[in-house]
Order: sequence, then C-alpha cells, then structure tokens
Amino acid sequence: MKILHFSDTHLGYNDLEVLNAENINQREADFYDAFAQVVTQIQEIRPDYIIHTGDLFHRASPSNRAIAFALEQFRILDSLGIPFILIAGNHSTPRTNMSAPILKIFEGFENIYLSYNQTYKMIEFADVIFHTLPHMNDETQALSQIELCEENVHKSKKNIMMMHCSVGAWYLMQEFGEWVYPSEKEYIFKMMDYVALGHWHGFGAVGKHENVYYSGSTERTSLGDKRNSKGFILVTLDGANAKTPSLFDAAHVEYKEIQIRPILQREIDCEAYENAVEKRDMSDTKDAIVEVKLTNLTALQSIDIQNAEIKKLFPEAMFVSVKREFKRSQNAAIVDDIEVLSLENHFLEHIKEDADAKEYERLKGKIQELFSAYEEMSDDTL
Ligand SMILES: [Mn+2]
Repeated sequence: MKILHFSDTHLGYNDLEVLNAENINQREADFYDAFAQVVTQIQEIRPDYIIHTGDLFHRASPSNRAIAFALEQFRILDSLGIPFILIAGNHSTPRTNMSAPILKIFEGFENIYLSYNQTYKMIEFADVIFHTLPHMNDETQALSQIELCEENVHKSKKNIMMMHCSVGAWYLMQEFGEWVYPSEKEYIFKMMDYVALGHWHGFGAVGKHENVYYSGSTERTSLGDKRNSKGFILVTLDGANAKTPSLFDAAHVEYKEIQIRPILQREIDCEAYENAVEKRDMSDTKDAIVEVKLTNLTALQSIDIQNAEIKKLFPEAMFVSVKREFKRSQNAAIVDDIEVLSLENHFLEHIKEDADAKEYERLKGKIQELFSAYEEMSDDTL
C-alpha cells in the first residue's frame, strides 16, 4: 500500500511585494507552483491514497485566486480515482462559529474525504482506517477525541493517524491556537502503522518514534525558514501486519523533493567593504532569494551603505534582503538589536574552542539547524 503524504501548502500566502509577469505576487505564485508539482508527481506515482495534514490554505478566509486554484487542482486529483483525505489545520480553521470552515467547499467531490469539524473522525476503507484529528480550537476536547481514536483502532486493517499539531513542545510554530499533543497519549502511535503530521514546516521523524513523521511544508512561509529542501512523503506499508498483528512493521518512508526557489546567504565584510563587494559570490543567485549579511559594520558605514546599493550587487536575484551586523565594540544598544544574528556565530565560536575539528563539523550542522528553526519560530506570525 502506497500513501502519499503532503502538508502545509499554505495556498494564498504572499510576501515580498514582487510581481510576476502575470501580475501575481511572485511568492504567491511559488506556492501554487509547489502544489502543482506535488499534483504532477501524484499523477506519475499513482499512490493508493493521498493525505494532506492541514494548512491547505494560508488563511481561514482565502482569496478568490487561492480558492480557484485549489478547486482546479482538486478537480485533477478527484479525476484520478484515488481517495484523497484532508484535515483542517490551525490556519484553515475559523476561530469563531461566525465563519464556516473553508474545506467545506470540497464536499461533493467523489474521491475527497474531509475532516474539519474539530472532532475525531474515522474515515474507513476496505483495507485501511484513517483516524483523523483535525485542528481543535478547544483544547479541552482533544483528550476525549484522542480516546475515541484509540477505541477505533482495528488490527485487521492498516491504521493511519492524521493530525495537525506539535508533538511535544519542540514543534511549536509560535502561532495562535496551536495544539500540543499530550505526551501521555503518545503510546497510541505504536498502535498505528503510520502517523502523518502537519504543522511543523520541516520534513522529519518525531523523536524516538519510528513511524511518526512531519512531511514539512511545500514552500517557506517566512525568510526565517532557511530550508532549501521541500517536498512530500511516500509511505509504503507491506501486507505483513494482518498475518502477524502483534508485530509492528515499520513503515517504509521515502522523502521526495520538489523544486523550490532557493534562499541563499551571502556575507559582505564591511571592514574591507570595497574588496568584499568586488569579490562577492554571485553564483546561483539567479531568481533566488538572497539574504545579504553586512558584517563588521560601523555606525557611520551603516548610514552610508544603502540597501538599494546592496540589492544592485545581485541584479539577477528575485529578491535581496539585507541584514546588518555591527562591530562588537560598537554601542551596546545597537548590538542588542542584532543579537539573534550574532548569537549563532558567537555560539559556534564557543563550540569551536572546546571541540575537535570533526566534532565541531558535526555540531555545526546541528547548531545551524537549531538556529534556523528558532528564527523560523520567531519570524513566523499569522
Ligand atoms: Mn503550517
């Protein structure tokens, strides 16, 4: 059995005030493109089931363009004759009952199954049960809904759990109304063949669990997300479970990348500004989002060097953002402002002193990942 899992497509998201040739916000178009790439892959792979774990749209009330795009893509998916199961995430759940859930518009498609009513819903097929727990505004209800899920596990079929939440506090996105899955209920994961998660925007397995995965988002919803790899999961479950129901067969999980606009980081050392400008690395910057960090700035230089001037240094980039990092010896108030930026390097330097080269390399990757996760969390607002 092959299940294609994707999530957090955030249709309708827009950013950076750059328009494309069709006068559509370029980043908004990027999100449509990412979604369409997954649909193309679905047409090639032809999985047995398709699942989406929330935040289909960026907002609870998306724009007409986002809705029209989604309907067009859903028509393609529906025509494949493959069951497509979707749950609501925090972004697509209205916060009051004044507004209807947007996923309702997909009711009536033959092969599309929806879960948006803020309660547990079991979606059952001949060989598999999808246990869906969509986003719930009222967290006090969650426990009873999880217990319902637990009662409905049937060992004669495959059991797939679908949620949009943070498992533990680690995967919080610092957004309004996020839901943290209660840790005392994590034992349920062992009763499942696969647990499909949405909310966290990076791909990965969750902690000690072998069968619990975030597929990640299909694009980045903030410049704080430095990941250049986005995609979806293809899960393969074999048929052994029915014969040996007491044994848990680890799901075979494959991560498939899509092509997204790269985000690149470049540094210009202002201690030798002219030289650094001359020697700047322009490779691969065509159509990329380029984040230029001006380092060792003095207060005077900072006034002199205009962002527009820096942007001109990377003329082929789709967008250039400029970050300023001041010389250490400068005014403490200025240093405070850029604390997040320099803390990472400061920390790396500290590690370098204490670790041997090999260990440093290993830790460096980990530290950069943690810092980018931190930055994403602090940047990612509704
Ligand atoms: Mn999301």
